[in-house]
Amino acid sequence: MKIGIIGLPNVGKSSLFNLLTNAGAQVAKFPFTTIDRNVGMVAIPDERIEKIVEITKAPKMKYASIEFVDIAGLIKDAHKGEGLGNKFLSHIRDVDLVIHLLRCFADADVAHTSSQLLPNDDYAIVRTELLLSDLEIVERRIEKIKKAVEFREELQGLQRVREELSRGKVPSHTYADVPMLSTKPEIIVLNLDDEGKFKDALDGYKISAKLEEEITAFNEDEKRELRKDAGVDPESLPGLIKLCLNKLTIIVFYTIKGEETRAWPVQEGTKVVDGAGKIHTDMQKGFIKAEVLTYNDFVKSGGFTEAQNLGLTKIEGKEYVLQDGDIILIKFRV
Ligand SMILES: Nc1nc2c(ncn2[C@@H]2O[C@H](COP(=O)(O)OP(=O)(O)OP(=O)(O)O)[C@@H](O)[C@H]2O)c(=O)[nH]1
Ligand SMILES: [Mg+2]
Repeated sequence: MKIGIIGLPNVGKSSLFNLLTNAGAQVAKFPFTTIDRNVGMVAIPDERIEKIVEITKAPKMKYASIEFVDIAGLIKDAHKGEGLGNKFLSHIRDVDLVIHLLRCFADADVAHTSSQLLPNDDYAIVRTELLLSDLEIVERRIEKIKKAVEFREELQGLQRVREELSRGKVPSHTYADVPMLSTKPEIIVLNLDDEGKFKDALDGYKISAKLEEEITAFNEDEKRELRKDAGVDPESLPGLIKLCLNKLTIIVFYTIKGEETRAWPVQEGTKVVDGAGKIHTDMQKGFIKAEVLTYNDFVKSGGFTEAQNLGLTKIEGKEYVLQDGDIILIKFRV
């Protein structure tokens, strides 16, 4: 699962990416600073695993993580090759969720595509590029299949999609052979200035990259206060990561056997046998059964063995669907 950060140039995409990943991607006041995408893994903030390790006392702990991609800025007519051209389109195609970052900070020193702060208009510019790029792909596909009888159904569907796209509407259907961008799930994030000056009716998750850079030395309570004063979300980046996980319907399960207590991210609905495959292919191939304990029962009983003694663990087969917070022990043959 990958999350891409998109938006106009100079809106703070790489700044946000660096705050998330500590990757040190290049940030500058000139547009098109990012040319090639930056990629980095982000640990999913998780109080549960910290609590679990308090109990297991495992010497090693590993958070679940998710990949973020900082994508080059795009401008009007990017789908026709303006700005950095349309290479970024394939980078957007590659992600499962987009964070659409909008500039809500004024800074005469940092060039902006428009002379005023009009985040609603900026939003429309980027969305239009995605829609136009989709329209091109759909038209190409229609051209390719229009004479083939076996694709008649897809053709009719795509003609409807073409009509929707040309009205600026997000298509109501998607087709496996036509990877579109406008249909990707999206979270709108507003990058405000550090003083909470900008007020707008625009709906989105409010952060301030600048403020976060300035307050790293403060403690968590002070940070929350400063964020509130600036009119941004006090949960800041961990809150944004949580929002992304919800949107992607990702849940987390845990393994506690041996030296390492570890959190694993999976798509909601994943069967335990497939979850086991994430840990090791041998576990998937030789899967016999899983012993499953809920996080709450683990904490309540004070350990896995204690929970077993209390009869709180359950034996499940391959088909069991993993639940958020499950602690699992896999039995498998090698
Ligand atoms: N005042 C202010 N400046 C910011 C904020 N966030 C980023 N900047 C500045 O804006 C400039 C551009 O930031 P980047 O993070 O490089 O922006 P980008 O969206 O990655 O830009 P491109 O890669 O060129 O598309 C830098 O000079 C940042 O320091 C903010 O919240 N407030
Ligand atoms: Mg950048």
